[in-house]
Amino acid sequence: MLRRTFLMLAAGVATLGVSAAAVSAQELPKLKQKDKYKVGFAQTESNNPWRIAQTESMKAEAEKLGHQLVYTDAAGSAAKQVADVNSMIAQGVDLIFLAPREEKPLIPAVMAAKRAGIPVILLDRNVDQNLAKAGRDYVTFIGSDFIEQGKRAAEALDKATNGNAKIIQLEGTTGSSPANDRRKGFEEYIKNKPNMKIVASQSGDFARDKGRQVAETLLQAHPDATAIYAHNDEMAIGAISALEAAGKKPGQDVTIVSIDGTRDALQAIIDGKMLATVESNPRFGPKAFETMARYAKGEQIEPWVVVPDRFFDKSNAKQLIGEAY
Ligand code: GYE
Repeated sequence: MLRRTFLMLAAGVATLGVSAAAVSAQELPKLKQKDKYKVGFAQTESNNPWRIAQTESMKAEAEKLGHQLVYTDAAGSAAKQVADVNSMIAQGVDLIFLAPREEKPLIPAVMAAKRAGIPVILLDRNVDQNLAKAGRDYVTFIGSDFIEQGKRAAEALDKATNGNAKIIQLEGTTGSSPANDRRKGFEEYIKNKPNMKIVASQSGDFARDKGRQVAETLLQAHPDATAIYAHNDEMAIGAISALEAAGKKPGQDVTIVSIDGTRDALQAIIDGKMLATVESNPRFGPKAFETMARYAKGEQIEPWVVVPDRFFDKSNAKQLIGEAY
């Protein structure tokens, strides 16, 4: 019975003309050891300083090592980012660094690269773990612990307000791993805090002006809000503008915490307008290319290369603003 099934399967494979390569495409594509590579980097958008710092870091490291970088900018569209990856596949790059804008829509791009025999390393954002796995569909995810970032932001707010806060949450891009996890971490922390409540929560798409608009609307609906938790600094800066336009004093009437560590956020901390920001380090270049080299050598790569993050508040913002982006 088993033997018969096997023979039928074998015949099927032969008649379909499925090659050995396609059959072994179940496995992660390998990377040959070479001096110089042609590498893709599929960026999500370039409308904030974090993205620009990340792109600069990738370009600088590629140049330093003499690799050719095929760079694309999806301009905030997951559909364009899928097309960008497909174009890299068509150009025959050796490996693709992908910052998946959202967790689900980029799965087809990861799978297409795998089918084409091109290894993918996810940078800064992850994909849906039920649909794709590190070590099987892509090499690894290099990035921060977003759940931890959310917890640290909540903890800072807890300490500063003695556990009393009516919070407006400005969420990042809907369906992106940092938005999902920064929310999870924050909400988990405040579950045990009876007087810390989220009164409203909406996406500002990680963008400054969207953050400003959403904050304006939510502040009108909840004039008694005492805190704002933004999933990134750009939205926090937008919220500061919204507060000032509404005649409120950011940092006094409303306590603001967020994530990233941009120069503008550190300045807002120095100016007393923002309480703190949890770092999300954008300088991926060295880690990214070092991981690629380790993979080419045949090393077993851990499924998650964790990027460690610092914390900025008034105790260190002045001292560190010089190195901020
Ligand atoms: O916080 C934000 C950016 O994916 C970690 O995306 C990244 C986030 C970062 O647009 O500013």
